[in-house]
Amino acid sequence: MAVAAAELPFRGLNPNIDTSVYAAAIEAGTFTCLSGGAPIPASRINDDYCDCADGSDEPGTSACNLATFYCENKGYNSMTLFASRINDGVCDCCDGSDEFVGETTACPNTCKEDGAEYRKHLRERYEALKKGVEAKKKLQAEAGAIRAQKVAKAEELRESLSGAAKLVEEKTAAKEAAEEREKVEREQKLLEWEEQEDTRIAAVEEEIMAREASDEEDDEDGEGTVKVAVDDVGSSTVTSDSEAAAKVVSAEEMNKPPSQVMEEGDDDEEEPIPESVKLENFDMNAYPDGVDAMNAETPPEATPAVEPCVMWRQTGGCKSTGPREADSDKDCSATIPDGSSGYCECAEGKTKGYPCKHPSIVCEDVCTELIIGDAIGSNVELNDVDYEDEGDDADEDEDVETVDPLIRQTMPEWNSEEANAIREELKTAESEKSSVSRELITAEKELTTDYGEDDVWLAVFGKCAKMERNKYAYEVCLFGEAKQNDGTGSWLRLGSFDKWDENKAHRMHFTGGQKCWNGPDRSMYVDFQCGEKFELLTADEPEKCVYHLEAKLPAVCDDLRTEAVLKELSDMS
Ligand code: MAN
Repeated sequence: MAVAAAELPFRGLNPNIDTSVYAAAIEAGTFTCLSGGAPIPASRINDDYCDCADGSDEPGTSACNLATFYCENKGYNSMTLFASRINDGVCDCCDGSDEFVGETTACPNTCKEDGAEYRKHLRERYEALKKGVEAKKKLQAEAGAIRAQKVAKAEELRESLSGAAKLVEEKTAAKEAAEEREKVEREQKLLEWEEQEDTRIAAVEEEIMAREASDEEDDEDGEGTVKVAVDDVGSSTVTSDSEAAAKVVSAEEMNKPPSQVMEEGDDDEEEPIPESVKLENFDMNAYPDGVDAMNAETPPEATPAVEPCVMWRQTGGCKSTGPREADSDKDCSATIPDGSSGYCECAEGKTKGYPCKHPSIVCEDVCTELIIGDAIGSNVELNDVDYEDEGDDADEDEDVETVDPLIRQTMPEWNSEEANAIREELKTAESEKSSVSRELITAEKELTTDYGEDDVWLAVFGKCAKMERNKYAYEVCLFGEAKQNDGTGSWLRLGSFDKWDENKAHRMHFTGGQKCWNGPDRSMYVDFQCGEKFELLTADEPEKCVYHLEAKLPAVCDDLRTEAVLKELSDMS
């Protein structure tokens, strides 16, 4: 017949094990260790000497290392201790039964109070779990509708995507057609451009030839001299022969520096140039009677032989190299106001270009500077003003640019307005298509994620919770982003939802956060436990920039755990 452990005279016996061997020992007077072996006298049970290797002869003393001591703790929870804790001066059992020798017997029985407190804790825990389970049930009830909504949204996106794809196809076809028309138009424009260039270049050539012919004629008339009018050495401005003082310079001497020209004189040593007509000594005031009187003193052929300026050539786009706008060309004597781009076409194929922003100019003056300046070796700067380049490239120095008018210009890029508009429409349609496509990928990923029993997690999808811990604030959005703020105002990304842990239940991983200085990209994992609502409980940084949070959430509540708590409570009562 089985005898209850409490009825046996052996301290520390666990009533939940088979105690019949101890009851038998009383009757037989011998005890056989639970692990077997030769019987020993029953009096050796709890005699504070270890006889059995399994410690079964000493359940109530600390003699055997392997022995365990059972305390009943009536009114609270029973417990089993390693034998080493018996009579060690520490009250382990609330009923004080583990300390029974000498001074160590002073352990009061606190099981009643301890039990009452623990029961209170259990009741609270049970209530919280029960509420959590109820909240979870609600979530489960909502989840169905949320899934249906997400499925419908994904379907809608699929339809939008196919519409957007169709529109892209249509726009692509329309663009191709428009570009075909544009190509034809462009070819036509190119022909016109080429013709215009032919005409322009022919005109330039004609002018050059005419000038050469006139030069030759002048050479003959002027016995091999080119007449260049100079009214003042400082500014070197050419004027017409009827109104300016003239100085004859032989053609071959045009290339020599003025001093040489004047000091060496003509080849003919017999006719030296008088000091008074040397360029550097020339003085207009010496001719108070005017040009006629002055001309009377100079040889009759002293007319300007070089017409330094050809024309102002207008260009478009505020660039001197822009497309030619021949209709707006201007004569050499016309004042070109600020706002027109183009170039002064001067003799000898020289040009001087201007962007739109420049002071008023007269090509006659500009070319005189250019041609006469060159001829007399002048270093006179044409443009004292810093012209601003209005073009895109601020480094481009158009002020000193020289365009050879004989060079054929390439037609500027030309696109039709119709094709431009359709290209824009296609761009918009393509960007709409990619945005819908991105949305659909996200929606489909959301639908294939594991949301647990009855899709319960779906009901908390996107829900966020915040918490402050130490000097940081944390925010976690379920299936979304996790962030941290150190109080400076800006949030650091700790990662976005990546996956559930493969080994630990209810652990969610967030990865791909902001890079840590001298460390990895920030990441975070959260362990969820049952609670009535979503709230963050703890936050820790176990490794640099790896964060561990604990949170409560109804979604992880479970009936079995709740029932177990209830059972523990009723077992105690
Ligand atoms: C910030 C926070 C900390 C982290 C350091 C690393 O201050 O994200 O959690 O340890 O950066 O430099």
